[in-house]
Amino acid sequence: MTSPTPADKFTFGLWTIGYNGTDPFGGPTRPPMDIVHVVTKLAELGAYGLTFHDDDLFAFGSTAAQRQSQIDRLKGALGDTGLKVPMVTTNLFSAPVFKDGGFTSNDRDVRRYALRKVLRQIDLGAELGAHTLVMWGGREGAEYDAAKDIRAALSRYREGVNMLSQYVIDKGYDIRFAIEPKPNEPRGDILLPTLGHALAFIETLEHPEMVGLNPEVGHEQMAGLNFAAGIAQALYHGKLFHIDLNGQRGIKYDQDLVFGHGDLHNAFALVDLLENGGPDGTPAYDGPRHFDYKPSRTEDESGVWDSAAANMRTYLLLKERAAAFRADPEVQEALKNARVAELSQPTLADGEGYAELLADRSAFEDFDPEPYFGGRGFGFVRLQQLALEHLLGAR
Ligand code: GLT
Ligand code: MN
Ligand code: MN
Ligand code: MN
Repeated sequence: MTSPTPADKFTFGLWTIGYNGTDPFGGPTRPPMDIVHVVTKLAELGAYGLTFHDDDLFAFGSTAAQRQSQIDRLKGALGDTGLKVPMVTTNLFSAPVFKDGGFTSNDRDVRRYALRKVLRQIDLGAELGAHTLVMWGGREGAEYDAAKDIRAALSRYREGVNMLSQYVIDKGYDIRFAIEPKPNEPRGDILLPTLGHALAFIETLEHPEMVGLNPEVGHEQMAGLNFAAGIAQALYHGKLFHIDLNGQRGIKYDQDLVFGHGDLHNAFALVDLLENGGPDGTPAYDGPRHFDYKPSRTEDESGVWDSAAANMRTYLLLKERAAAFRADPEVQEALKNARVAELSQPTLADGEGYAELLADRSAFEDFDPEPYFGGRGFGFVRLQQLALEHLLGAR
């Protein structure tokens, strides 16, 4: 069960295994990787698919012929291996032209150029069978308050997404958009910094049904937030269109560690939610399990593939541990004692409103809060310890 197969729907960004080790303090430590080699290796490891930015496949500024040659080589490798491209995204952050953003640059010409670049990538995505276009607006933000009119920037963001939605509709493409929040880095402050901000923004769009989220573990954790809880809220709104799995240790720079190599407890809670959080313990999410991590700068090529395999193995191990947790009679009893299922019961009875509640003496006049002092604990700590013991393989 811990050897991945395409049925597990594991996908990787081309920029992840292709990361050459560059950071703000030093240049590359690994040579570039060829697209055909990447596709072949991922298929061998049991992955389902590959995702990419336009600039990952053909360098920014490529001629039409260079671009086409890379697309053809990718298509050939996909045909040979059966690997899929379920998601594509557009690089609106690496080239110097995007130093003040793409959709929300103060410079209008840049904004028009950015939208054209996305339209072109949407066409390519549709051609390759992608159903999701991720929008990570890493450069959409500012360092200095007076330099950016935030309300105007959000209006331009909305204008851009509205136009792109209309394009997808008019072309008849089966594509939805997924906004990826991040609080900071590379900008001092990024627009739509958390999934909550993005959810509110989506409701201002012309076609909110076409736009959801691509939350990343580390990005929410960089803001000190509970990722599994955020994913639960995204599911509540029907907005978990895609997901970026990785690891992060606390509030610091974006680490993009292997999934599980950060907050392991939260990774366990997340896998349990994704795999067992639907009605009657079914999966709550059926999209790609997409890894957006960076093989550490210290690794050679074998370290790259070891780390790619580690993401998938960790996910499957957590899935196994979560299943054992759910199946344990002691856990079932602890869940019952914690009254977890009782929260699904509506607070008011059928047809009840405030009048009936006011008339119900048992709800207030005759309700005895006394037993809650000292005598009626929820046992949440015991439940958490059972989770930890399953996580450690001690049960
Ligand atoms: C970039 C970023 C990721 C995003 C990618 C999608 S690009 O590497 O750090 O979190 O998911 O644009
Ligand atoms: Mn319309
Ligand atoms: Mn990241
Ligand atoms: Mn990401």
